[in-house]
Amino acid sequence: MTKLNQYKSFSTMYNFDTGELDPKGRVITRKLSHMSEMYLNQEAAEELLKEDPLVYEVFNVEVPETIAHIQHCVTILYPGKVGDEYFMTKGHYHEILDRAEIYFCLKGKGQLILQTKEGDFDMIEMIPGSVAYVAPEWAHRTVNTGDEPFVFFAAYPGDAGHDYGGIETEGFVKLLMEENGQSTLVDNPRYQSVE
Ligand code: M6P
Ligand code: ZN
Repeated sequence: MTKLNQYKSFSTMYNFDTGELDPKGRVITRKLSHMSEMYLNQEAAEELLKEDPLVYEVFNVEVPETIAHIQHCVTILYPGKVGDEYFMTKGHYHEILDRAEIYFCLKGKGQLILQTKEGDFDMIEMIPGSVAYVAPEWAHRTVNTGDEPFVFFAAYPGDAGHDYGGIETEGFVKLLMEENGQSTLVDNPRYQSVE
């Protein structure tokens, strides 16, 4: 007699026009008010908070948070700036630090900002078709440097979790700003090593 497997396979539909998943799954909606203190120019953030724009949405396919599974989701990061700093995701380490992740850019353009707790820094350009590998132990944040929504698919081990810890208060080592129409990395004056 065949034994029934405890797991079930399934698919989700990505909508190439809207960038959304169907079904939408667990949706995370991040408006500026959820992260305004993360931007360098606090005066500009205060001003923009009157409108409280939507910065990004994440459509998470719901699978158990165990190592047997693979979490996967689509993020739509809208275009915009707070002062000269581009709209970005909060960014995180994985709660289980040595868990990797894959990002696949579907639409728009941006940068994937990476850093380690030791202070290493890296940046990977994302355009439609880019498949980026976030190695274990690297914090990751995306930044929309274009003028249309930047959409990417992500997949990572089921038990990874999100650790926003020091990133929420100090941010990343460097910030991506627009200077004379060019995206430019600048040192983040608020950053101190979390070691
Ligand atoms: C990607 C993945 C998700 C993450 C999302 C938003 O889709 O890495 O796990 O939640 O980006 O990023 P953050 O959680 O840093 O706001
Ligand atoms: Zn992650």
